[in-house]
Amino acid sequence: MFNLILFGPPGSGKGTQSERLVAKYHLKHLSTGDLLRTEISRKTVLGLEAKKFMEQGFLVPDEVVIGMINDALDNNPEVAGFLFDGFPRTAIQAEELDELLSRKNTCINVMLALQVREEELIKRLVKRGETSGRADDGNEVVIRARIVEYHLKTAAVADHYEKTNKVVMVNGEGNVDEIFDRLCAEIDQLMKEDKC
Ligand code: B4P
Repeated sequence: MFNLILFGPPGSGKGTQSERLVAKYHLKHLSTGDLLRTEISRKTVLGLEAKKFMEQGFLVPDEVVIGMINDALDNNPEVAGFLFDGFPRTAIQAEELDELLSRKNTCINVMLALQVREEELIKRLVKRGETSGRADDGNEVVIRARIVEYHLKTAAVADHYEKTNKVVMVNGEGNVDEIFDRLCAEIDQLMKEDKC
């Protein structure tokens, strides 16, 4: 299996690049943001709980997203690998993910970390808010709260994978095709090495 984490602050292009990467490398795309938005649209108990956090730009509690990922791993036993988009977002989620994968005799091969300046992130998310209908994109106060959450809780996830030399920084500015090419160059190299 080849398992990768696409990492970066809100608006860094994770969702955008993930769609292209899973098509090229035949990986299973697991976006906790998308899974949570599906729960919200279905008005499930989990969705109603998550909505309260997401609307304010806060992270949803760890146990909620870890449970969703656990189910998704169990439901996809035959895939070539997973692309984790927006997960893990806390050090606890990272530890749990390592544990879940090790029980399946696999691991994270790489974390590709998109680097984008803060003002560019805000510009992208405000622009998406004009058309997406996403409650968390429409308001600059909420966008800034998401970026604060990222620095407070999510940046530590990169430290976790630094310990095992799994982090590769990728410039996330420029046009979507250029960034995709940069990501593919890293993945192609790592797939040759095939190390866990
Ligand atoms: P997500 O759905 O993961 O949303 P996001 O991090 O804000 O970024 P996203 O992936 O959507 O945007 P992208 O960078 O692709 O999370 C939403 C919320 O769910 C979180 O705030 C949290 O509350 C909750 N949540 C999710 N996972 C969780 C977890 N593990 N634990 C706890 N809570 C969790 O793109 C942004 C925009 O930029 C797009 O409009 C795109 O078109 C544009 N763009 C992309 N690349 C560009 C480029 N190169 N140039 C110009 N624009 C570009």
